[in-house]
Amino acid sequence: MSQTILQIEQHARRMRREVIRMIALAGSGHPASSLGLCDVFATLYFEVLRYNPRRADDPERDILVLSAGHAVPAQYAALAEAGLIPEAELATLRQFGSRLQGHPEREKLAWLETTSGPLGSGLSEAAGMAWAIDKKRFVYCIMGDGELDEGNIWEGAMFASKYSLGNLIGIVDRNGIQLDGDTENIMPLEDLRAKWEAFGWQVLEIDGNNVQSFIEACAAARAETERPSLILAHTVPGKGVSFMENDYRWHGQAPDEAQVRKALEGLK
Ligand SMILES: Cc1ncc(C[n+]2csc(CCOP(=O)(O)OP(=O)(O)O)c2C)c(N)n1
Ligand SMILES: [Mg+2]
Repeated sequence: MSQTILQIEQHARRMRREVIRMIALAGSGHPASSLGLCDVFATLYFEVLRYNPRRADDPERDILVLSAGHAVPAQYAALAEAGLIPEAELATLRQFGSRLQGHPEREKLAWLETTSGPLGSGLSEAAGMAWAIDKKRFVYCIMGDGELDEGNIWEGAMFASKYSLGNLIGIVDRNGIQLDGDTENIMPLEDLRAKWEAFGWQVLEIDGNNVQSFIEACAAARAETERPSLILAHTVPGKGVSFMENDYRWHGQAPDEAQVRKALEGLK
């Protein structure tokens, strides 16, 4: 499904509106990283991932693991935008019995590859998949930057390097915030590039809100067949909603009615 950059940007913009609406309706959720990741998710579903829209379990599909499960509203919005789930279903976010839980539940929705929410396990799961499957298939794994405080991430990083998993592509949402503060205050991560390189990964550092850059980084990652690749994607948390941008207090808080109006006005 090849689209122009402009079309992908338009998908991302519509997805941001849906993210705001669905989190407001649910009355809880995580707007900052969900908004920040809309460009990444739109680009994945409209350009990067190889999948069969008629068959979620296509054995040749690429795999997307959302390790930072709390950002899943962006993925639900992408699934709806790509026509893989009904748009009306977005309104069921976080409702009892809904397929769209506040964190991804694989057993409920076939388009999700893993169940996540507890941070830190996704990279190990993704690495295991990349190790086990045909190397022509790629496994993409999205992690939060605060999530990197979890030791298990680095165990997965070592495993991927040991087994030369060139078909594993990690994406770190480097938005600078975590639950209750800025990452560099809570647990300094820098020099993050040097850390991943020291673990044997190719590192591609980009503006994660730039569709073109992300497409190019994914291509460079796929071209590296001997090492796993890490896309260090600098994103703006709350991207597109002026009063949410770069403010950790929007990590996990739903907007009220007036805030929704203001947000949607800015996202026209
Ligand atoms: C094992 C575990 N510990 C704590 C949490 C609670 N938690 C959810 S999101 C989050 C912050 C993670 O930071 P980051 O990955 O940077 O996400 P962002 O704030 O950018 O959305 C925390 C601590 C969790 N989900 N899992
Ligand atoms: Mg973060």
